[in-house]
Amino acid sequence: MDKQAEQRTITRDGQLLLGKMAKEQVETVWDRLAAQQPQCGYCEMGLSCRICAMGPCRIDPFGEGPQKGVCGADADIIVARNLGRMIAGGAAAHSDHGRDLVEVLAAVAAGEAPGYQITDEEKLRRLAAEYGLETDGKDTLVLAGELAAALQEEYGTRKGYLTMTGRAPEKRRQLWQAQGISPRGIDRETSEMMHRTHMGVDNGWQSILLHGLRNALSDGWGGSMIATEVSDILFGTPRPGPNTVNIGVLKEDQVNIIVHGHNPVVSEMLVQACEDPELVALAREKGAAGINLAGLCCTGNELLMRHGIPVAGNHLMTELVIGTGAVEMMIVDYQCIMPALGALAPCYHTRMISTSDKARFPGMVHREFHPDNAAELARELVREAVENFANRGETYIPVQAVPSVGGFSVEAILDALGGTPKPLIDAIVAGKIRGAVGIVGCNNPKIKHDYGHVTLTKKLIEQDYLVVDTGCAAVANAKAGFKVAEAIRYAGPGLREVCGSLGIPPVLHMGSCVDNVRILVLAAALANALQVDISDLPLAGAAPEWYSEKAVSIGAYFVASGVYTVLGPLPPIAGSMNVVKLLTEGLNEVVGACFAVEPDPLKAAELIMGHIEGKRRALGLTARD
Ligand code: SF4
Ligand code: MSK
Repeated sequence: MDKQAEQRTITRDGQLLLGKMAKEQVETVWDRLAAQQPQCGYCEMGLSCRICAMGPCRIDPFGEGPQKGVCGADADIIVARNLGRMIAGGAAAHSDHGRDLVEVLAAVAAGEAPGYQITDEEKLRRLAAEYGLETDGKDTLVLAGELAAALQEEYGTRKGYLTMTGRAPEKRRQLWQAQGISPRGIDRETSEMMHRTHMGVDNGWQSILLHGLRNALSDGWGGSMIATEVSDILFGTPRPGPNTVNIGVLKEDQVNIIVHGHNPVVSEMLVQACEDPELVALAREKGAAGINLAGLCCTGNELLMRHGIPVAGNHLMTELVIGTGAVEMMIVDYQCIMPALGALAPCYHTRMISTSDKARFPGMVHREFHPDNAAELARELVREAVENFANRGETYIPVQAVPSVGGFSVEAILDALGGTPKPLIDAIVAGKIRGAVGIVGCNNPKIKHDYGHVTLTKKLIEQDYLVVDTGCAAVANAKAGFKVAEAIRYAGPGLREVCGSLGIPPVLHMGSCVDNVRILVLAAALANALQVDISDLPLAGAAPEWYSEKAVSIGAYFVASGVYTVLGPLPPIAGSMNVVKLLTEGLNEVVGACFAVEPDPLKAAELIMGHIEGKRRALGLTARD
């Protein structure tokens, strides 16, 4: 086995494909990371600023060089501004994704989106009622149009509050109000962050960071929550079902089409097109046994959650999948799609297609999807992928797919519990389940691929902590075999007993990055049932391999919602001890939770278990030392 590949990833498919691509002299994300060494120390510490044209400026961390930028900003201000802008970037990405779904909902209501429909009418009516709309006897499409308009309103500011924050416990909402961090509008908070961090506006590092929490809350209880709820209305609320994961999901004898990105608006149309009997017959005519659709990253998670569509890999597998030589077409929407991907196309026969008006990539052919052309364009693309099967050369699919179960929406979890969170609460009170941990986020080539997710998850379930996961963490844990009912063998005795009796795995796949809001809703349901705040619960979050701005926003809304959150990679804040102290200690006084940073997943597990046992003790429950 290639030693370098073993250092880069714990996954067998990843190691084998890295070895193959190294022999073929095809560059990957790890090679580019190596070529970037040493990376800029100022930037790593958050101490460089290029916000205005008097700069760029940097602060000397050793105190010998400049301690102020040209405008006079010191290390605290520069670090806080940089972090604030990262949160704004992440919140904008999630929230714009949500807006795209609302636009599809509006187009469905107007009869301008052939191929799309209202799949979960019950959820449509429930959400419409939450928004104060009259639902009785109202035509479904009329109600869909009214709801779309009400959701679009959340992005502006006229109302001055976000309706779905009403799902948070009363105590939490009062705390947000008291701290001045209740989100007032989705676009408003992101826009205000960009304003505050312009030169000469907010130069209080604390007030910038507090606004960062408000900005993140506008994502978690706003933009992302809209994305998840509207996706459920349009495409169905997930229910548990079987699927398979890793590179082995590609089929030697079939036309393989990969979808990559985040927004199910495009990938859902491809699900339908791949099942079109005419196109399946065409594939057979061309010598293939059928058409195989598989996902990557979070658009993959969206399809896995709702249809059991297989997932070929997570973030760091996106280049390696093409290296199999078995992918006829990769169709991308947006977010987490490395611009390097298009350059791989000439090395293999894969056709690379971009689809979003806001996301172009070098080396990809742009075929733009809109609600009115999506169904037809999806069929065209599948036809072209089928035609490309004849161009396939040698293939390399070196592993068998791993079985997994996904689809644990909050509704599905409550159903599994008999319609109420009480059995879960009883198991926590009895100490059979010590608490619950949300493990979320990306891969980052600075951390051995999947090592952080899998090691942390394994340690926690062994010790009777229930794990729920999303995003690339969820794919890592599925590949590790933690998501079948038999995986209770990895769990401690209490967790094994509870999951065994419910017939569920000890690690529950709750969806994509935007679906982190399902974790918020579940936490709020538990807190409301116990009449406490979220910060009182024996819960924690972790992002062991995060890389993206979206992950920074997610971490910030977890903490602002009262969930202690442990990050693997250190964000660029080390240049300001004031910022570090506020984020890792001071926030406890503000929102009852804080961040920790611990790249070693075993040590992170210790931190999380210590935190949860402390919360148990405070609730008067049995606690381990
Ligand atoms: Fe330099 Fe200040 Fe401009 Fe930043 S905002 S680049 S610190 S002058
Ligand atoms: S895809 S944001 S690498 S989880 Fe959502 Fe994965 Fe992180 Fe992208």
